[in-house]
Amino acid sequence: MPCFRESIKKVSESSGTNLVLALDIPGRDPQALLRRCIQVLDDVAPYICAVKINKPLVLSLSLKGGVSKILDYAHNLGLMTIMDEKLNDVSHINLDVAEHYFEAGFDALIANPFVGWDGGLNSIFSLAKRTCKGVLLLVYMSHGGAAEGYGQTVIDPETGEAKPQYVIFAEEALAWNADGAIVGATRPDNVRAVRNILRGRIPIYSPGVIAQGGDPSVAVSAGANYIIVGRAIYESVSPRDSAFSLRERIAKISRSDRNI
Ligand code: BMP
Repeated sequence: MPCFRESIKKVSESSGTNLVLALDIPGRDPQALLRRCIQVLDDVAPYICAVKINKPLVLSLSLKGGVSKILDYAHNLGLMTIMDEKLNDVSHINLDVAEHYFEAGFDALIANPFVGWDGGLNSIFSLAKRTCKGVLLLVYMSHGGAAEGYGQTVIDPETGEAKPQYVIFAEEALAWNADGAIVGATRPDNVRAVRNILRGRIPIYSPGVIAQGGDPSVAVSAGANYIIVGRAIYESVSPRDSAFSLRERIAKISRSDRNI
């Protein structure tokens, strides 16, 4: 059975789209919210390869309630599912949290490498490898303040060399065999730098397009393999039309890249 990294690649190739929908629709009425989520999913399913769920939706719908229904619905549409937990605790807590999400049906989750390997993320990487799930690492976040952490220059604990923090995270993504590296589409130069470190061995996921100012075409040209997009789709008058045109815009770039 192919594991997360291969499965999402297959779905993306067969449906001709690398869009990951960030299903961050806000709402306090669980039934109305669930209906809206399913409606948006239905509308945009042909134009996305995966759906990413964030903590507000889990808090609003509950993991075993509405979120499980969305996961089943997405899987029945042939889509992959990612939990955006940005996991960031000590090992046994990370493990417990990851088990909850994987048991609920998520195919992958997002973790924060700031917490480190030993006594940090080691537990979830071994769980994911055992159970064929995915772990995506934040390598350089999309918002301005990310420069304060991901962009700072630090001394590499392995080599004693001064390096940008995100470069160390990209190298760790390789060393830990992560299933994806997240780099903001708002930072195409950093996407390019990470691509040069990963060299196609680990895919790059780029959030931060349109609503945060990133250009999906520029991010793809710089090396992003998947584009994560939320508000530009679910807040638009027609989520279906917006997803379709985003997919077309990106496909053109992917095609012209292949022609180079
Ligand atoms: P939007 O396209 O509406 O800006 O949403 C972006 C999504 O990607 C949100 O779910 C956010 O939590 C997530 N995200 C991000 O914006 N930047 C990052 O660096 C990492 C993320 O996971």
